[in-house]
Amino acid sequence: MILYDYILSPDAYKVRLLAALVGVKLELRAVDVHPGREHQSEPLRALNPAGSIPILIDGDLILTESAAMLVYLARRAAAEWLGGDDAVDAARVQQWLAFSRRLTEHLGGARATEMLLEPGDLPAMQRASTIDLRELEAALSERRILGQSHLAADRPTIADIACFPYVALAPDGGVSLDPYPSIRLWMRAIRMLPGFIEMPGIHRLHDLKPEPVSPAMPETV
Ligand SMILES: N[C@@H](CCC(=O)N[C@@H](CS)C(=O)NCC(=O)O)C(=O)O
Repeated sequence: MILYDYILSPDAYKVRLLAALVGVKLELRAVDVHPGREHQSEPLRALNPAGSIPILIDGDLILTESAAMLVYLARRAAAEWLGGDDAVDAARVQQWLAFSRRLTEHLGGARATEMLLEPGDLPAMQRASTIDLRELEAALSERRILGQSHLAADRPTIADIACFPYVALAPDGGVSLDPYPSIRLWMRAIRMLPGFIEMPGIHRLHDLKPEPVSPAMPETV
């Protein structure tokens, strides 16, 4: 499988991360997104008219949406990452995959404006990001009360992988994660997964300061 990749792209990292977690070997083709804007070039637009990366190619199959790539990798290599078979788990995974697009728009937009100096209404994107993070925090703290560490099932799924990168990189867009303890604990749980890989700005667990443990919570990671 070939992945058109950019080291600083959270959407490309989702795909690299899941591939590493499920043991799929990807052939990476580095795209000079910044400053080269190679993703807008003729050859890459022929593969993806939307002019975005990542792009995943497997034989005749061309995928241009990271959520679809996560589904494909999971179904090919480790179907348990798709969540349970029942209607609730399946719908929950889809709910969070759709939610992850809001993270791309809001947290990703804030990060691109702040870090790459792209045009955009930074305060509006930061406000929208805060609404997203509050929703995620509420969902994760509800899950923790039920004794669950992950978003959509009793194990990590592609829903966690789809949401993790932009959340972890929120500070790049000037959005603090300090107010969200359940989000921080969830991010630690993802970093503890065997095979976890990093990207610039997303470090391994041992690089992080210990998380304060709340005595009210039954278990922490
Ligand atoms: N819906 C796409 C969005 C991908 C996306 O927004 N990629 C960014 C890089 S992370 C990009 O290529 N942006 C186009 C640009 O910067 O011009 C997906 O989830 O794969």
